[in-house]
Amino acid sequence: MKTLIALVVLAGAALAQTTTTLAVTGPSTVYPGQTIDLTVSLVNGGPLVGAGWQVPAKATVKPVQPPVANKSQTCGASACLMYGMNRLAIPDGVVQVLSYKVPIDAVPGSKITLSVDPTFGVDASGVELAVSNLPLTATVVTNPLDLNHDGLVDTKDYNLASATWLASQSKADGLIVMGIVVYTSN
Ligand SMILES: [Ca+2]
Repeated sequence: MKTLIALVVLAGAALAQTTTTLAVTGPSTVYPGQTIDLTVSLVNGGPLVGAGWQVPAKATVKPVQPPVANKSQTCGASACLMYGMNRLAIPDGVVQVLSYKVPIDAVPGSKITLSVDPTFGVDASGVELAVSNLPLTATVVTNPLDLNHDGLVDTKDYNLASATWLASQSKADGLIVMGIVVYTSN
């Protein structure tokens, strides 16, 4: 009985290693309002020659995409198609880069999960191939520039930083130094 179980486990592991997958990778921590890049990669593409997938809600396809040998990509509002006028397999690797803005009301300490949703895959004979997805899970953290922790990076944070910095300067130095703090939304 133990032998049988071991064989089943091995078969399961072998299957997992060859599953054609569209994997999303990106930063492991994000903060509310942050705009991040999501990289979509094909793993174990095997004989896959064409595929379609839906991008995560609120993600946009970046204008410039990495080249994929022998294939073109076209996207609508929420879905993308990768194809070529040939029977060559899509090489494993990065196939797409998306831009995603973390909701401003994302709660620090919570996690967000982002994945593409494969809708179809075909081999050179037109036979459908199953394509799975591997999501990115990122932990929401407080933006280090959001000094008053209100979820926004704005003049209130600037004023707080300015006041803190000015208060830290010693009058005994007999020198006034003007500092400029520049904030961005990222
Ligand atoms: Ca703030």
